[in-house]
Amino acid sequence: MKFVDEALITVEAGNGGAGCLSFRREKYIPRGGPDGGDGGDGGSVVLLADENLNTLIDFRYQPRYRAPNGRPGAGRNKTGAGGNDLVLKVPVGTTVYNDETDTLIGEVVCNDDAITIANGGRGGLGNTRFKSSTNRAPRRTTPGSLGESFKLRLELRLLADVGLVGFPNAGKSTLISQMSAAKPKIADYPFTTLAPQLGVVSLAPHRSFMITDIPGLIPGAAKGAGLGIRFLRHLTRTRILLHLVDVAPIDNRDPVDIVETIADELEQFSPALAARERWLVLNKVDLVATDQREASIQSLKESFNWPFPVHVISGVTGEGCELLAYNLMTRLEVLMSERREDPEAESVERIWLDRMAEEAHKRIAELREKYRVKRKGNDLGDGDDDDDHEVEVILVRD
Ligand SMILES: Nc1nc2c(ncn2[C@@H]2O[C@H](COP(=O)(O)OP(=O)(O)OP(=O)(O)O)[C@@H](O)[C@H]2O)c(=O)[nH]1
Ligand SMILES: [Mg+2]
Repeated sequence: MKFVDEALITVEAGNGGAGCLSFRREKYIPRGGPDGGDGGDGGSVVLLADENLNTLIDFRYQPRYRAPNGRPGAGRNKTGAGGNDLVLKVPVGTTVYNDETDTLIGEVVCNDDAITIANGGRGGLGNTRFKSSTNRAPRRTTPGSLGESFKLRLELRLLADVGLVGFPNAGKSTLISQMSAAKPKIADYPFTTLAPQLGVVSLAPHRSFMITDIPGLIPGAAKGAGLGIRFLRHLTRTRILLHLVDVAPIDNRDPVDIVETIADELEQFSPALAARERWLVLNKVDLVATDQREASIQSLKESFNWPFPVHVISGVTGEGCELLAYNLMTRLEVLMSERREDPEAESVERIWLDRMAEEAHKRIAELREKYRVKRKGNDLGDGDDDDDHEVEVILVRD
């Protein structure tokens, strides 16, 4: 299955059925009067969040949707049947934009959230409606109104509490597999992870959080290098970021330098995302000789002078991972209860989320445009976005 987090679709709601022109005709009842019923309303197109879905792939294969029309009214004051709503199931975290005006229509954030994205036309009026004291035999009816139709862009942002960022090979997938039941592909070459992965970290019953791993970032990612920054979108719904760094990289690069590079890329992508709570995780500590460990970690910590918590772990041996999970859970619980109890905290968080979403949307739209122009220049116009990956996004719930 392909992981697809963007899709362009066309939706057309059903038209309203026409009102009916009819007069009552019965034996022994001369001039029975008007009895034309109203037309039925056209079906609307509705998006419904389904937690079992995690890709927009189906919308790539079938990009057009049309809800049925309302039926016309009939004699004997019969109202036409309404067209059923067409329900499109989408993953939780899907945002809808009007592609022509680039305006946000809405998003579904919880399972079973629904939004109407195109309203069905109203049924027309039958001639019975126009009966009055001065016109007992009206011949007037109205046609049904047209259903709305739009070209829409669906964008999926995975919902997770914690998001991982770091260079390729930093050990992000190893950590997610250590902390959760997810089993992403791990290998000693860069760009092993080609699409976001989700895992559930479960500490105790009712104490769990969701963590997401996205493909590694490299210098120039903001300009499209490597797999680029498009997957950063999936971090804009997270509450805490974990910035993972290999403390003993094989090329002997300075970890401080590596971390700054990624911070720059984040900043270019979305200043709001870069300013979020981001914990530093010094990984692969097992590779540092035991007798040097304390001193070298201490000096690293000092050179980072990090404003948020710093953790020292080994994703392979599991050292420090339990404490990290526990501290993350505790912090998330504090943040959640703040949001619940303090309306001010809730609205501040909403502002952050909106800012990140807007900045991410803008940056990805710019990149998309850049690729489009480039593709045109290369005359490779195959009509498809080059953001498909033959990989599966896996959500493991224990
Ligand atoms: N010794 C040691 N090796 C580690 C540790 N964590 C990860 N590795 C190794 O580092 C390599 C890369 O690990 P991954 O988890 O695939 O790294 P990633 O950050 O997901 O990499 P990409 O998906 O390419 O971005 C693998 O060979 C891992 O076995 C660790 O704590 N200690
Ligand atoms: Mg990986």
